[in-house]
Amino acid sequence: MNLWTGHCPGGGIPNAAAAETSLPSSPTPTENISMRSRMARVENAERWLLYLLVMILFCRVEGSIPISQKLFGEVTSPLYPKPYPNNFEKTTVITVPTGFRVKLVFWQFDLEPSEGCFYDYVKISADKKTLGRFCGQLGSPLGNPPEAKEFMSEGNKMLLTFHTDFSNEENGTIMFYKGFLAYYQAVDLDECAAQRNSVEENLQPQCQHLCHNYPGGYFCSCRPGYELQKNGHSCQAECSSELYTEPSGYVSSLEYPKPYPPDLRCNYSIRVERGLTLHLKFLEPFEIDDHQQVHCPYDQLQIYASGRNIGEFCGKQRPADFDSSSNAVDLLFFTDDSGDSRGWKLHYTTEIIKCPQPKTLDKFTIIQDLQPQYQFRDYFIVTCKQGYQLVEGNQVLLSFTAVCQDDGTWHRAMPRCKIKDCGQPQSLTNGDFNYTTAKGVNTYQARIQYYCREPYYKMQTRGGISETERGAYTCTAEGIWKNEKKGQKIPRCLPVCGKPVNPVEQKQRIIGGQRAKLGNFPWQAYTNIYGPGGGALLGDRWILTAAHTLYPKDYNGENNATRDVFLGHVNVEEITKLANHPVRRVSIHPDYRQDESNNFEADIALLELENSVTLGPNLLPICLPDNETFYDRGLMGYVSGFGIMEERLSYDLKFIRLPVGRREACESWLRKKNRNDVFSQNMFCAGDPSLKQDACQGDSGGVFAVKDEDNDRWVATGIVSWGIGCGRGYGFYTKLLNYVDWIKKEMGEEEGEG
Ligand SMILES: [Ca+2]
Ligand SMILES: [Ca+2]
Ligand SMILES: [Ca+2]
Repeated sequence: MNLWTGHCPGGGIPNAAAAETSLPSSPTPTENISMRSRMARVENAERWLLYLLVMILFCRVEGSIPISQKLFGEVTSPLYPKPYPNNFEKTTVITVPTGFRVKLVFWQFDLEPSEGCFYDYVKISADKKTLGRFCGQLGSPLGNPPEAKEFMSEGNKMLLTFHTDFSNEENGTIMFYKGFLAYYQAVDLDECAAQRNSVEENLQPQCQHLCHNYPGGYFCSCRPGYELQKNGHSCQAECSSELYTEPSGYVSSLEYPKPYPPDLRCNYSIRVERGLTLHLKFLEPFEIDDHQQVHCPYDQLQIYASGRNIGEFCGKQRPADFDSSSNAVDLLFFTDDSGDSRGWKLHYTTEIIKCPQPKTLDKFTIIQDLQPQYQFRDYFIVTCKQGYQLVEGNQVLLSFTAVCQDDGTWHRAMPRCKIKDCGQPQSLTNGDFNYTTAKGVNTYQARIQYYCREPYYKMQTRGGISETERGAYTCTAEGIWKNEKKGQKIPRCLPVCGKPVNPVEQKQRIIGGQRAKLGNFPWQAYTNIYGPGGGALLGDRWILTAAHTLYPKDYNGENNATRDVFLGHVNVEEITKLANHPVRRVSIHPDYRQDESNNFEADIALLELENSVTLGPNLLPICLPDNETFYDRGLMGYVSGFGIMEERLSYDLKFIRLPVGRREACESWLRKKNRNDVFSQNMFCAGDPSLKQDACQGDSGGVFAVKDEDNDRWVATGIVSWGIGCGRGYGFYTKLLNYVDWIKKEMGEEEGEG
């Protein structure tokens, strides 16, 4: 398109807008005008004026119209390709968008040649520099044609000045020249290259770190650890929140291994998955400003693992490689305003976190299936050797499992195994125990031996087990005392019956009331209910007596008398000083008839004492009969009591020796006396009508005791029940053999054993 033909459209915006035309205010006078034809100059001036008029008419605003910038276009001489006018000068400003350069090439060039292009010329300039002044024809040796040269601007503007003088003639002949046609295009300005090469001042601010060129512009960026500032060019250290989450990588101070910047407040955080542990390895060189005496006063690198301070480092000694046992490591790097140390760099790696090898605290603890190594989520189970138990603090544990946590610690501390303690062995009533093993030690495998207080008690045994076997207990692995046969149940000490320590002297032939010595009749009880009476100790908690001492015949009042029971002495005064044994329960035989005064059937009762008595030489039970031979006629027995032979109460225990009477003799004796008293098969009689001795009322409830020579024991065969007066003829007794089953039932089965 030709700039000079069809230009100045009504819209006022030139379509070859890239070229801005500035008109000279007047033709420029030149020094060599005189050398040219005055005529031609006038003619040219007229043509110029004409042209100017046209320009003014149609393009009055030319040179001040805003011109859009295009990426390419053409520039031609006026009237091209027709000959250009004389006396013409115009400068075209070629502008491309900012960030581009202008590249210009001539395709046609036909100007009047002259020495030094003095007459007509095209001058190219850019960036305040002249790139050349051209005239002549392409391919011609005359003048200074531009040929195929490419003209480049540094900036986005290029100036093309076209100048003609007053004539075109050669040797007097008027010549015509077509002028020129040039194309221009916008080419990218590589600002980065300019920055790289720039030695001279550049208008463009430089990128402080990195420059990136692109067509039409460029941008700056900063190296890691720096932040691009608002001006788009400068970089400032920014390391206050650097985060690393890859499983491995490198972290270093800024500029490493070049000196790090001053005034840093850097925070590098490494965060990897839970259950992983970070290993840190510092590389050479390691160099942080330090001081001979003071620890890291200038610059320092602080390392934290899971918030725990690992240390502060400076100097030239790099920190040793270490396992942080953590998945979170923070590095704080502070620098002051001076120094030129080269900084630091570390390589971090990760591996699954490990827990410390579990260690037992004692030799009784067992870690099951011990592994050579334990890592996150692994666990171990602890048990104890036999006879030991898991203890955590003071707490006994039934089981123990510890799990390796994501921070490389066990979720529970190792327990201890403590020997099982069976505790103090149960005390044995009427017995005790000795330690077979160390005295007072009640732990696993300790052994004890129970025994009963002989001769008054004897250990209850069954099935041929010896007392030693029955009494042997071991502290077991379960922590309890156990007998091999009977388990946890401790033995019983049963009273030994019928074995007085100091039995009555039987050799004496004399039959008559005698004072008893201590221990002759240790079962003897002294009762005071409706008056004084007697009784005998069975076991260690029962008093055998006659029912009528509790429910007297011919008594109409209420049966609520106080029941005093005394034991253990042969003198009333003394025996009553000893403890009164409170009665828990009274058991009268159901066949007893209080209202039948002449019938002493089932005259038998049991008093259960509130507490067991402690047996001793003066206090022992008597045995019960187990066969009829104890009632053989003539068998001698002893009746003891505090009322014998006295109309008033005796103060001492006395006894008489009597033979068992023949039933028929007693019956006939009763008939002779005209008595209608019942003498049943549940009774027997004893005594001798020829002798003036018998039991009296104060002796009621006492027993008829017989020495069982076969078993060397004393047996109660009867209870003093009734008679006629005192000290005359026969006395009548409740036949105990007939009531043994009832007695045993009342006392409870086990009481009778032994
Ligand atoms: Ca000329
Ligand atoms: Ca560019
Ligand atoms: Ca420093």
